[in-house]
Amino acid sequence: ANRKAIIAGNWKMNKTATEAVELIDALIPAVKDANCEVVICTPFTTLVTAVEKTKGTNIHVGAENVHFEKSGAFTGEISADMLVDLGVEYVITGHSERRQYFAETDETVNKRTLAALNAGLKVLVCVGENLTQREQGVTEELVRMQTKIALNGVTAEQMANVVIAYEPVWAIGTGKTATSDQAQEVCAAIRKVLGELYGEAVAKATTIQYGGSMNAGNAEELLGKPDVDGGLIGGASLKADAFATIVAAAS
Ligand code: 3PY
Repeated sequence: ANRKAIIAGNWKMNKTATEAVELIDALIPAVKDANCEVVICTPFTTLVTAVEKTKGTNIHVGAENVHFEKSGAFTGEISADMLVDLGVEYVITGHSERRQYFAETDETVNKRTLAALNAGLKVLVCVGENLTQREQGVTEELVRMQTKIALNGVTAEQMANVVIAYEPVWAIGTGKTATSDQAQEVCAAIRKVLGELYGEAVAKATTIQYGGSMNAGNAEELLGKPDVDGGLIGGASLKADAFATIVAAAS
């Protein structure tokens, strides 16, 4: 495919800004020859350090969440403009941990996605079913619905700044990975819904990642599938050598 492969680390609530320096120093040489886009999504407190340290390198920096209002009385929240001002390029919206532990809904994921795009950020929009939903046989319907609601109001032009990350909830932080066939099946279903919403050209051009315990050992197999264009990497993104191996597999 002529799509851009993107490997993005999702550091979650790991690494102080001080600790991040060591990891970024190790990552810079380890991924410098990548043939894919390399992104690290870090805690808010590490973003300044990450942007500074990665200047002039091929590593792009993202946040892990963003609020949908521009400013105001939202204690503890961070706006898209605040991220842009720091030099942050990407943001994750709708990660299942946000949906599960912080009461985010398809509607707020949509609002965050729109706010981020309107501010000029590139957005990694996460969708995915939980174990019950998979067992009930509604994975495809569920993921189609999440995708449609998350993208409600997003224009075809803005889709150039949208990446969809398919993350089966049952494979997140559990060490369980979807098989490459399961990943391919759902990523293809997502591409189909993008085609229905925006037409074939946009569907073909949009990067769709797999996430959920992707690691140095299984990345090549997963990334070998035709509709899996990259990865959103949890635990393995905290180790420079493991992350670099995944980046190399996407090259
Ligand atoms: C994981 O791999 O655990 C993730 O949630 C990546 O976002």
